[in-house]
Amino acid sequence: MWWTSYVQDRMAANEQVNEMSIQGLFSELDGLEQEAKDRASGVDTEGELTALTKDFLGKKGRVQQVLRGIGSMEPEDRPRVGARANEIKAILEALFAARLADLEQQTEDRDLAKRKLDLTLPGRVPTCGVAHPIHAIRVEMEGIFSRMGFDVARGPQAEEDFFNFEALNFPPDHPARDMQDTLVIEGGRLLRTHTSPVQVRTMLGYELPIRIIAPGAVYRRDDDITHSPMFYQIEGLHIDKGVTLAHLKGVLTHFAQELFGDGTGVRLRPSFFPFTEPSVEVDIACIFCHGDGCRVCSRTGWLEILGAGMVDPNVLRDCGVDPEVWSGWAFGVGVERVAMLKYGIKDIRLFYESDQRFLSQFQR
Ligand code: FA5
Repeated sequence: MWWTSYVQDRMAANEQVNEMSIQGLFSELDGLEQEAKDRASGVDTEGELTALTKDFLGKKGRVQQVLRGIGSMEPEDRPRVGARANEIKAILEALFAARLADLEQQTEDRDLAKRKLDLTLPGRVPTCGVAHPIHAIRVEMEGIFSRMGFDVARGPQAEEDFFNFEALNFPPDHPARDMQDTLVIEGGRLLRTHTSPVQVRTMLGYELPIRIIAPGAVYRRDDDITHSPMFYQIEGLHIDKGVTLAHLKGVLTHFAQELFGDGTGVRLRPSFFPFTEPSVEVDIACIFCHGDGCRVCSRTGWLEILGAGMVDPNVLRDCGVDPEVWSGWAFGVGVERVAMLKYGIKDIRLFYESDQRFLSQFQR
């Protein structure tokens, strides 16, 4: 029939039109590829390349604009055009990435060319950290006591008035508190002025007998060549049945001789602390003049290293320890003071100025 051939002719004509517009899109995409290649080879900076990439591959870029035409095509033609468009996208992405790598390489080459490399210069030796002298000597002191069977106990640096003063027999407003003029912080705590509060915490918290040392930082309103506002102490506490001052002297003599050498003499002098009775200051024979008298020991032949004494029966009782059954001693030694003697350092502030010329001398 006549209309059958008419329809067939119309369909053929339509297909021809479709095919022509598809070919048109393809050649447009080919044109884009060529243009992108030409322009990419002409850019000189990474900034220009970024702009070019956006121009071609951005959301509103040229490739995307071409793809908008796909919507009006016959559904069976779309996959062919879509595949070609993706192909072009991948080609352009690879092209821009390669150009970026080129530009980066050029920048690096330019930088290197500017640098003058002198292969005869000596290499840089990496500097290696060393243990801080106060840390090193603290570890050494802890080692001596732990070999004598002392455990290590710890307490907070922000301490309660009760543990720092009251439980140690310093009543409120007692003048003995003034010697340690305390830094009080918000919340009713204070920066502990000595490590002695750990005595109280240990007696309240642990079973008897007790043999501990308690190392740590303490704070006072002090500042001169032999006194630092922050310094380290090591507290010692020994509570058992039949413990006497003779045991204290034996332990401290062993400690002094391990640290300062065989034969170092130790003497106890009467003193006062509110929480020990009797109280003593402990001196070692001057390690510079060996007792003959020199400027360091003010011609006395002795150097003071720590305070100590028998734990006051009141303190024992307040901590739930029966003084009729148990006795004990305690001591508190200044770590910086020991380090100053051992290394012959005259100014305590050198430890805390972070001067590498000073600190690097302690390399082991
Ligand atoms: C006390 O602190 C007592 N708690 C020690 C004690 C413990 C006595 C147990 C009895 C029983 P003293 O204030 O003397 O005592 O300090 C002890 C040591 O800390 C001193 O011998 C000294 O070596 C060191 N020392 C004190 N103040 C400073 C400071 N500002 N800077 C550096 N070291 C210090």
